[in-house]
Amino acid sequence: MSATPSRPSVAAATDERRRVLLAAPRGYCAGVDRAVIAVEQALEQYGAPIYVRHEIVHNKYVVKTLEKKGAVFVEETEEVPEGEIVIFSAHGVAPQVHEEAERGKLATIDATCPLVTKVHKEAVRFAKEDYDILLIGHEGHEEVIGTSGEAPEHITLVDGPKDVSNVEVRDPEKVVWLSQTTLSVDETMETVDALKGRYPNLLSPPSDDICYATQNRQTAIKQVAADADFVLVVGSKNSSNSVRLVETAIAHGAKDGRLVDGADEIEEAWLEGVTTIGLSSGASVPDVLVDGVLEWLAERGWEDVEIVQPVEERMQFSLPKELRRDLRAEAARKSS
Ligand code: 0CH
Ligand code: SF4
Repeated sequence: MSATPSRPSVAAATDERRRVLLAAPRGYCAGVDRAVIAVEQALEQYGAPIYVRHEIVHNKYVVKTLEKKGAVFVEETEEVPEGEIVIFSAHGVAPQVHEEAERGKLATIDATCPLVTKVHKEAVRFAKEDYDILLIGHEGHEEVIGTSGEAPEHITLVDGPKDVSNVEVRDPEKVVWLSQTTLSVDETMETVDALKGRYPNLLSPPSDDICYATQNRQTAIKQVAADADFVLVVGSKNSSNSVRLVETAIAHGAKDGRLVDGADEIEEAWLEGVTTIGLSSGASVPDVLVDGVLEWLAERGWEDVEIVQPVEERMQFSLPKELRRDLRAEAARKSS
């Protein structure tokens, strides 16, 4: 009896034209690098457990890896036992969270990205000047909750162009827009245009709130997408900037695309008939996960990898000040 030949899998096929366009910059931004190192260093300096309020960054692999080292992730400050250390995530927290931590006699390490803190400061300043602040961002996202907490009576959330018609302000002459740092640049501009249609004197933030890393990853994926049959973005489903990369790729020419946490989530059926694959990763994604995807693809004939890098990136942030202080003191003690 002869076996029925099964449909050849993408693994069996070979195609000399198969190639991967690897977007750069991709992966960790300076704020994520700082936040993840802060948890690692805190574990070394003070020992486990170290409590972290909210996922330090929105990536399953990062969270699991830090859990194995002794980090304990909680959603609310009240879950942390009195006197323990708690780290605030890169997405930032509202001032009330700092107050809760003080009441619980917790030692805090604030790993909020300095570029998120910049938006918080803008919100405080415009609220003091009695502006109505239209905060463009995704409802329920941790960063938006933190920023809104700086001036709840002055801030109205605008979740994309569809929300613009519902906005109400006290004085149309005294309105400013701010935004979440990890949004789609194009969609945000659409929202701003629609807001300007209603409020011609709408003030813009003093500098871009969508951060350099979000913008650079979108610029790179746009270039890749123009030549890709299919785009893979490595990132977790709750990572706003990673989700935006898939949307941006599809809006800029990729025929299709998917967000995956790693190589084990890729389905061979997606790649039937595909020659050029675009690949990128969100700002919260470690390189090891992209390496795993590259290996998976190489085993199936996509060995040829071309880097597409329209922008250079060289940003670095120093560790949170509380941690730097204790690391310095420890170093001084050791050397004396
Ligand atoms: O993209 P989001 O904001 O969901 O967050 P992430 O995936 O943890 O990436 C890091 C950004 C942190 C705050 O800007
Ligand atoms: Fe900071 Fe931008 Fe990274 Fe967010 S995505 S942590 S704002 S550098």
